[in-house]
Amino acid sequence: MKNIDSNTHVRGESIYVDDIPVRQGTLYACAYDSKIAHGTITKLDVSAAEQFPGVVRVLTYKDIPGINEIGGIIKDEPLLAEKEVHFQGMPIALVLAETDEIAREAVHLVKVEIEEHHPIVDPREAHEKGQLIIPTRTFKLGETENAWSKCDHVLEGTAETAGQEHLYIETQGAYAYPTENGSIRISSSTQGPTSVQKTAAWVLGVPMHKIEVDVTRLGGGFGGKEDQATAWGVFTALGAYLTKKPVKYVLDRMEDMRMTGKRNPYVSDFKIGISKDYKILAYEATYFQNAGAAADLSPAIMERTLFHSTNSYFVPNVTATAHSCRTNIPPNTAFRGFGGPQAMFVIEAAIAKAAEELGVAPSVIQKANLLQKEDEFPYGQLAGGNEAVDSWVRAENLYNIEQLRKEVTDFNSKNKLFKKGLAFMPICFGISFTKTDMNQARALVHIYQDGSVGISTAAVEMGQGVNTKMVQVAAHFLGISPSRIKIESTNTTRVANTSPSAASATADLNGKAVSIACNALVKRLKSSAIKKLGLSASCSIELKEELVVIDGKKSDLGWEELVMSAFLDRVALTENGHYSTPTIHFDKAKEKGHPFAYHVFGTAITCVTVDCLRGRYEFDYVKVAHDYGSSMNEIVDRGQTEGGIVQGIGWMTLEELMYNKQGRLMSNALSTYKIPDIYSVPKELEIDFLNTNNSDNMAIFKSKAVGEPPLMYGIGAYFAIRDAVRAFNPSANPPYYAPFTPEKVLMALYEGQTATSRVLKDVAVGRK
Ligand code: LUZ
Ligand code: MOS
Repeated sequence: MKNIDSNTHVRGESIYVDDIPVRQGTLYACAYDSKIAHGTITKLDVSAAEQFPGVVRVLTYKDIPGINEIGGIIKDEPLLAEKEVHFQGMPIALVLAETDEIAREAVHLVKVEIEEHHPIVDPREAHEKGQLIIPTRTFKLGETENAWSKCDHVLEGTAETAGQEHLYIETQGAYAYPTENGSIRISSSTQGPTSVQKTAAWVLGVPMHKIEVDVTRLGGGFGGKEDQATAWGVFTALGAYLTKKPVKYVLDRMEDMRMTGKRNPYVSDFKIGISKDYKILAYEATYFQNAGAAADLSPAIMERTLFHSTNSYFVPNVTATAHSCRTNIPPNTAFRGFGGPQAMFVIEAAIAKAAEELGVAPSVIQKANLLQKEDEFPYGQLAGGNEAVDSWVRAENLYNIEQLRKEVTDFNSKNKLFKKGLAFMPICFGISFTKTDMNQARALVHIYQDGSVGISTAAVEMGQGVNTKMVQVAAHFLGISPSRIKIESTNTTRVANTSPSAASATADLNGKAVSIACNALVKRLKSSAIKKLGLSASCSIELKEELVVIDGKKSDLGWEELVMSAFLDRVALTENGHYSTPTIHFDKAKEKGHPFAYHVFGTAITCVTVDCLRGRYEFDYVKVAHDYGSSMNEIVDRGQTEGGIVQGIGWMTLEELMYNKQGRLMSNALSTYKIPDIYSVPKELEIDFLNTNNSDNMAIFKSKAVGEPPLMYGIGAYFAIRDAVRAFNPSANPPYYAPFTPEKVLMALYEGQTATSRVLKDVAVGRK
């Protein structure tokens, strides 16, 4: 089934926040944000801005009727700065004006004086100074201390990954208007409608029932709107509450890049111990997470880093320690993978380092340590299946690895100035919110008297195709055509207390809720059919292809007639389905449990060609065997996989977020922050659907979650480039730092004099 939004997307008719028809009297908001990363506000004067023609009001923290707080996990983040500023981009005042242009102009008239303090940008410095968001956590399996002496090789190193800008095409924004009795309705571009509702309620000092949050769809989220859509939603609610006018605020691209948090950068230390037959006997990692100026989701992200410290490998002795470090950059947040990719890069770096030391390809070590069914993760859960090995073997066989290797070797022996590199990237990603209580969802299903169906769930459509999957689920269980089914906006008055659409779990959780509601309705409709047709209650009855089927035979009773007669019999044609993931639990005191419903596995083979004169590179292919369980929608799932891979490659190669020592974002526009385009995606993207068994109880239609896992295949890009660089310059040992930009590749290619002089000599004599 095709994505149900494809027609309106292609015609430009899909509705986003900025497309909502504007109501009369709408005001436009714009925040004045701090130009200083760390300091004390000594003067705040908004009078000139307030007197600017067209400005209606300028708000500061003093105008907040409730609590000046937007922190989700920890209440450590004011909506508007009071005495201190903690990052460049921190909102200090909010201008409300008659037009967007006036609001943005008047912002410059806000006068703020700040006494500057030393800003911290580096997470290690924050750690040394005791600036931690939460206490340090450690996951342990076996005893690393005793294991080192048993290893034939022990290697240590550091690895570092920069942040990543979400770059959703639709920037952050919201539109709010007052309804009766001090209530507010907010249209928000958020992954978490309940977060916006809850936070707006406490900022306004009203009960949650006064706030209604509605989401039609997002032009991309990628985690950037799991928590960080909240501030903008709350700003519009605050403005609407205080002025009794509709208030709209949609950020422009540079405001969004400057003021919002991104993927957490990490700096990490590792130590790996290997036996002579390439078994990883011990692994130690210490992660310094750059959380930014407030907790946001960083504590949960740090937890997922620990869960994924060993990627898809079994290591009998593990000590993984994570520090969440408070720095003076915008609070970092969820980003596809949620701390998992950062951890996986570190163990892949450790394996690469060991392989380079031992003179083998990293894949030799990778393959020798893949998880098997009974293997235990450092957090106590078992792998539960052999998909790590199966996907690896499948990729090797399907894509003929010997042939691929030969092509690379042949090419490299024939070419001096271009070199190819190859890398394997196996992945393992745990599905469920790591916070057990978040793994719940609800669906409200109405069958209207004409037989059409309207469904509300907690799922937010952000381009990932979740609404399409919800239609599939309902059509299947009701036995009707998808054309009868409409997915309504996500709205907190129809589906309450929602978890954000995140953690790759949205289709699972909400699909299960839809199936539960539909099954309850079907049960009632079957009773109606039995009554109407005068059947015995013991006959077997099904709803299939819009007909009542009795003992395997189609009857004349169709869906519309059945629905109408049930309605006339006063049968309830509305149902609320509730699902919560069974089995899962986690004990934080012991750091052990069974946090995930299941794991997603897969293996990617990446090949790159590096231009050794310029440092540029092109990806020849990424060939994947991906574990989809039993995919419920191959078109949607392929789209997610391709998008994830390209986004992961971008993180590893081009996208360099740079903050200077003053905490100022230097790559603050699309001229300095490069994301993958049509020229930088792999020339070939081959994806094999490894159909595996998944529990029906844990995933909708046994279809495994697909949102985040494929991003981590992108990590192979770094190691493929590294392989090519070393084919050109065997003594190159560039830092394990991503992104591996062309500049950094060029430096690695010419590390040490030998290589430089050799190439220059070759070039001089005109050899290729
Ligand atoms: N969000 C969250 C997530 O709140 N908890 C999670 O475990 C998670 N995992 C992945 C992506 N977002
Ligand atoms: Mo996400 S990183 O699943 O919002």
